[in-house]
Amino acid sequence: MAGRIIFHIDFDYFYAQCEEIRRPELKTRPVAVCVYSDRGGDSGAIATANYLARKYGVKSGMPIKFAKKKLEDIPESVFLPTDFEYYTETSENAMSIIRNHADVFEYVGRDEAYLDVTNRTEQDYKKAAHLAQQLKNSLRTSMKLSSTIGISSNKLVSKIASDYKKPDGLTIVEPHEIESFLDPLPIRSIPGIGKKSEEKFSEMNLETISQLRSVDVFTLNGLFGRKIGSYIYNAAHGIDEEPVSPRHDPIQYSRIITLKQDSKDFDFLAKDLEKLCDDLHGTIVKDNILFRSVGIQFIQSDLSNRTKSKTLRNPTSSLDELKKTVIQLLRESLEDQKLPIRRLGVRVSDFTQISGQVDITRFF
Ligand code: DCP
Ligand code: CA
Ligand code: CA
Repeated sequence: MAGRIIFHIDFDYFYAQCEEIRRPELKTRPVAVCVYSDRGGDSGAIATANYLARKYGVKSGMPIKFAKKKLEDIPESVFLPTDFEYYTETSENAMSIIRNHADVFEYVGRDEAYLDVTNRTEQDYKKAAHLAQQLKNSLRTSMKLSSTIGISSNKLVSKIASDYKKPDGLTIVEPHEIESFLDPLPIRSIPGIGKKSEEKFSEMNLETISQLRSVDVFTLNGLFGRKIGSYIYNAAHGIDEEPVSPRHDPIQYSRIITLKQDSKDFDFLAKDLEKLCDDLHGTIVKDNILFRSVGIQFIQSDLSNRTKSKTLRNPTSSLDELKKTVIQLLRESLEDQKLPIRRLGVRVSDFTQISGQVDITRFF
């Protein structure tokens, strides 16, 4: 299809950046986020590291012990355990900003998404560049989150472009620039090409995408089978017809915040819950959905989780009904609440579409 404009957005050093956001003093220190295995000690792997730590050779997937060795002469370096709950919360907040900048929004994972912006940019790359800058600024001002965006006429090239200049990058590849942009890149920059395929190509003296392009599709099919072979062939030519398809974070229809202080005070909690409802309701209206289930979630001071939900008699999109139900759930929950609450969430589920405008499959 001619003339689409597609963004791929990816958050920079995501888990480590989340840690910097809540503790800005970490910004000047190498930071590595660690997934400790249950074997104890330093066994486990690095999930990610900030760019300062990367300068010393720390990488995602590396054993924690190796990373510690790399940073052994840097006393200010920091090793932190993962806090997925908090990264998810940060991701959800960022995604709800991003969605407002797209004609079609496709959630890929906690730190990335595709946006089709063809209509709102009127197929104009100048307008697209402006929109991307606005989106980056918006994430930075409201959340202090730095991100990188790749722009092109298809998902594949946009994804490669968002990986091209990081962090805080913006790379625009107009249709007539696609081949020259891809030419010098290592074959490995094609998504899905891993170490093994890279070695195979290396044995054939093929290192760059430009060299890969000289290989015909039959040879590639012979090497990789027809499906992957033709994918690689098309990728080398910068061809990808996959549309951006509406897909949400499976838990997008929820909001969660960390409270200013741990509490089990009804008035204090009710106030925050109402704010969460207002925010969530914005998305509900925008996406034109009806919900039948309403739930609240407490993360308690010992980090344990407590949820309570209620099924309504009829599907609704009413803010009043949402708030009324949430407040009722809060009242009931607090009756036997022992621990103070640290994080507070609201979610709706059990969706129905309104007047066929929303593709219902996106909820599953
Ligand atoms: N991740 C992980 N283990 C890996 C790779 C990634 O746990 N082997 C997690 C931590 C990352 C997040 O996924 O923060 C996103 O991965 P990315 O590949 O997008 O890498 P980053 O966001 O960390 O860095 P950047 O995008 O700046 O290169
Ligand atoms: Ca990232
Ligand atoms: Ca990513």
